This record gives sequence, structure tokens and C-alpha cells, in this order.
Amino acid sequence: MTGILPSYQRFVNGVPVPSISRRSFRLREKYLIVSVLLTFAIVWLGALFYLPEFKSSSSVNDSVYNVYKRIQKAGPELLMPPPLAQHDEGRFNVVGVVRHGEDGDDPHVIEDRNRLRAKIEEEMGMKVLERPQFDVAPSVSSSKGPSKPPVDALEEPAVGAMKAVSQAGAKAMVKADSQYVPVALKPGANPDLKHKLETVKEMMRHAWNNYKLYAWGKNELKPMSKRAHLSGVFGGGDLGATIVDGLDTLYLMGLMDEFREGRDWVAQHLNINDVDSELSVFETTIRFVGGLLSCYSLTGDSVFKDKAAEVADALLPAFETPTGLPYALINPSTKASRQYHWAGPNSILSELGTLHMEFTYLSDVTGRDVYKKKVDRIRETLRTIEKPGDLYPNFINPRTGQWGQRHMSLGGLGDSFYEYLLKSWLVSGQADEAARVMFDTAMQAALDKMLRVSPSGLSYLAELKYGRIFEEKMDHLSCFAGGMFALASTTLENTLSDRYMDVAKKLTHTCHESYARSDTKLGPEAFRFSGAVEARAQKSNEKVYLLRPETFESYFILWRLTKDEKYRDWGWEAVEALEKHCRVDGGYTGLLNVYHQTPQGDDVQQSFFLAETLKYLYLLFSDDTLLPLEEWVFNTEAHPFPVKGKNPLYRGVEATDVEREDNQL
Ligand code: DMJ
Repeated sequence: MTGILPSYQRFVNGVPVPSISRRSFRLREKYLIVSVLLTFAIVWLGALFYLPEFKSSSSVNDSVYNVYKRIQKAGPELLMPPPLAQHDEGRFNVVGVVRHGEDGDDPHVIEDRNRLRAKIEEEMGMKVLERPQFDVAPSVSSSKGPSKPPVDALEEPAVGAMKAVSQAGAKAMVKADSQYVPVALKPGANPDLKHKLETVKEMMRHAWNNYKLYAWGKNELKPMSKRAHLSGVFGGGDLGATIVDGLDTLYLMGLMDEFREGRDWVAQHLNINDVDSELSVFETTIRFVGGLLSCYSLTGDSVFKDKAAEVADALLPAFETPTGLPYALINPSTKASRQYHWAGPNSILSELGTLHMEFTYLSDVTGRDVYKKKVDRIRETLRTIEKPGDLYPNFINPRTGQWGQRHMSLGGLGDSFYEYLLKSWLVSGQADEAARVMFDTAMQAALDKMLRVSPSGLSYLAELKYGRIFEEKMDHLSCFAGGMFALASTTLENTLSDRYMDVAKKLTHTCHESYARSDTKLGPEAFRFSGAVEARAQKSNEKVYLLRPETFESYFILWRLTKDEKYRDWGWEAVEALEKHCRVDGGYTGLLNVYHQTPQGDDVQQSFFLAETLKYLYLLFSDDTLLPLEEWVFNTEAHPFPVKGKNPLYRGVEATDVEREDNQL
């Protein structure tokens, strides 16, 4: 019977050939069968070879694994040597700077590794990348100890040596993987100081842990409602502003576990190009580019450098204006730029003038000129433009290069432009002389026209409009000026030096008074001098305290430069006030009215509280060897940058040929 099962009827020369057993295959079929068998064999062998963990489950696999091991033993010609054991990675090469796998590596291993790398690169036509050598600072007590400092250790036995190396290392090249070892106090330091440092460090932990708990990856924390704070200057994206801004403070305090989790977030999740809303060019530069560059100089971890360049690249379209002065806002996705509605067609002086340090340093560490060219152009426009009474109005139109209304201030809208003239000169190793000249000229005019003295003798910086005093008011933001004038005084001997130091002390005293005259002992957002009112806010929007750092910044700089104990005392008063009024279960909040005994919170933990406020308070109680002022310059967000030519952690590179070509475009 036929037909129950389908039979594969074949014909040879027209004659049916019924039996399948006697049937022979066509050539195409043979190929098919052979290739199926071959594929199966390759997959099976491949699995055995590449998945050696199968070795325990089969004796055949065992032997494959043994072959693999034998090949590995046959030498570095065939396989890359395994990475060093974790405990061998950090070598205490010089005190203050850690280098990886340098002296302790067997020279044969290094040579073999290089030969193998060259061979792979030649044969495969691709570049072999180094395994990232990220590690945190080593134990301070041993040259070969665990790879991070004890979390609570503030002391380092070899502080003297660290200083020596910093100085001797001024001209030395530093390897890309060198790290800064932060040390807050000499051994045997005063227990009171130690207690103060521990207190500030614990505040940082409280701020960080709550952000981590309730708003991780978002920009800021609402510490009272315990959720993310979404509005603000960072657009609508999840850019982890608190992480990026707070990282170098964690590092300097030796909070290495926290630093590591922040660093990993940056590596895996910081993607500015995903953001489809408007960011402030200025805020993104000072907090993100500045924070990342600072971490790069401290650690040598190239993740930070690469991310800083990625962020800056996203901002570049904002500079496409006839004068090169950037617009205020940019959308990284659409690349559309615009101004703030309230500023009309104008850009803001303190914003466009506070990019110089970050963009110049970024060019030096990447070898890409594009960033430096942008800020050099801004500088040139401002240097050559006519300036009313040697001062710079707060508004300028980037399309026409014309000043907007003639409002001048060392507070909001003007402040950090002047700060960056001084600091660009300092961080360049005093090479950027044009900046210093612009600074001294403008400051002479500012002191002549803006500096006022109240009836009771308090000095303050008032605001000008069309050359006249506009308001007898000083912003909290202007309180950075004490530190700025003190730095200007001690870094260059000129006809203004003595005046600068005198003004620095007087302004800082006034800012302290604005704190001392409030019920909370925290300073208002702005304070006035009119009639009987001195150093006190009058309008309700002036009575807020936003966790700002400027007054403590001046305490810190003046402490370092004068050694007058009162600055430390004032800083401690501030710590106690912050703990009493701003600390809540979920972090730290700003206050709505500093003149209330029990003020209401504003429910925002600003990212600059971690970047600046706590950092300056910590540095105020630490030894001068932690970020010495001759070797580090703080950007306006308190991110420390190494001084070029003086600090071996500057990490500048020569442009490669590719980058040189790129730079010419
Ligand atoms: C910070 O973002 C910077 O210090 C900026 O220059 C001014 N304002 C805040 C802190 O108050």
C-alpha cells in the first residue's frame, strides 16, 4: 500500500526509484548536511574553549581548559597577562600622589605586555585600550596597604613629605593615573579641630545619604518632602547635579565609598545629549564641567575628563553668535539657544565671563583648542570694548556687542566675572597677564565708586546705575569679594595691594555682621544700609537663606592668609546655626526668613551646599596643606583647579596630530 506516509518519489532517467534506503543524495544536499555538522562542531568546540568554567562538569572540557591554561603559560606572546591583584594596584610612589603599577611591576611583564599590545594592534588593526586603572587613595600609613584611606582618618603621618613633593614636583610630569591624597590634619592635631572637621564631614554624609535615598540621579533633593527637586537651572533632565557638584568634596573628606558610587553613576548615567530641555550655559559650566575637571585632576580617572568634554561640547552651539559671546540657555538635543526672557536680547556679564577657567583647562587636558578659542574670543571682546568708567555693565547684546542698561554690580549678574579675571591669572601660573590688568583696572574703579561705609562704620559694596549709587544694598552673593580681594592682595605687590587686604577684612566683617544680626545667625540674601537699618534685609525676598557659601568662602581664604582665629570662630558659629535651623531628617533646607527664631524651610537642598558650603567649612578647619592656595585655585563653584606649571596634577597634554588638525578646523 502506498500513500500512507508521503514518499519522496525520485526519478532517474524517467524510471521511478522507490526505495529511500538505496537512494543517494544530490550534491546540494550533501553540502547542506556537511555544513550543518561543521557548524555544530565549531559551536561545541568554541563553547568549551571560551567557557572554561565548564571544566568541572566534564572531563572533555577539563582537557580543553588545560590546553587553554597551557597556552596561557606559553607566554605573553599568546595571551595578555592577567591584571594585577587588587592589593598590588596602588603603589605609594610619592606622598601626596599615588601611581599605579609603576615601580613594582616586573620589567619583563611590562615588556611582554607592550610587545603583545603592538602585535595585536598591528594584526587586528585596532587599538588595545588599557584596563581603566581607577582606584581611590591608598592607606596613609603604609606604602602597600589597602587601596583606600580609612573612612574616618583625618590625619596623615607624612604631611611634611607631601608638601616637599608638591614643591619638588612643580616641573615634574605626572603620570595620568596619579591621585591626590587628601589629608586634613597633622597627627596629634588639636582634638577640638578634629571634632569640628568630623562634624562637617558628618554633615556631608547626611546631605549625601538623603539625596541618595530620595533623589538619586535627579538634580537636587527636597529635604522636607523627601523627593527630587525638579525645577531650577538644570533643565528637566536627570543630570545628577548633586552628584557631580558634590563629588570632589566627598573625595577631599575621604568619603571614598560615596565618591566611588558617584563616580560610577557619572560613568554610566551622565548623558547630557539625552536632555531635551534648556540648560544654563553658565551653571552647567561651573558645576558640571568644573566639578568633573576637578575630579579629573584629583584622580586622573579619564572618565571625568571625557564627560567634561562631552558636557562642554553640548554647550558649544550657544557660542555661535556674531561676537562669540554666548547665549544664556541651550537645549542639548535640539541645539537651540536663547536668552532669558527677563534679559531681553542680552547675555549676562557674570555668566559669559565665568567660563574662562573651565574652558581653558579643558583644552589643556584634552589637547583640543576649541574650548579655549571660545573663551579667548569672549575675553578679547570684553578687553577691547569701551567701558563706561572702567566698569562693565551687567548686560550685553551678543548680536551687536552693545552694552544693555548700565547697571553694575559685584553681586548677582556681575560677581564672578571679576572673580575670574583674577583667578584666570592665578590658575595660569600668572601667565595670563591681560586678565590681571583687567582685574586691577576694574577693581580700582569699583572701589572708588561702589565701596561705601555706613554711619556705624560697616563697609559694603553698593550697586551702580549710570555711574551713580543705585541701591544702598549688598547681596549675599557679593560676600565672596572678601576672599577675592585678599587673594589679589597677597599674589601681586602693586599700588592696590594694601587697600585690597584692608577692604577684604572689612567686607568680610560686614558679611559676618549680616549673620550676627539675624535671629538664626545665618545671613540674609541681601542686606541694606539706610537710616537706622544696617546689614539687615528689609523686603521679604531678601530675608531668605539659600544655604549659600560666599561668606564662608571669605572666612576660609582670610583664615589661610591672615591666621586670625576669628574666622574659624565665625565659621563654627555658622556650623552650629546650620545644624540648628537647616538640618532636617531628610537633609539640609534653606530658610524663608532668617529673622525668625524657628524659621520655615524652603525645602531645597542646593547642589552648591555640597560643592561649596560644606567644602569651604571643612577647609577652614583643616591644615593649610590640604589644597594649598599656591597650588590650587577654586572655580566659582569651589571646584579646585591645579595651578599650571606649579601643580603636578595639572595633567595638561600636548595636542596629538589628529587634535592639531581638529584644532585648525
Ligand atoms: C554658586 O553656584 C556659585 O558660587 C555662583 O558663582 C554664584 N551662586 C552660587 C552659590 O551661591
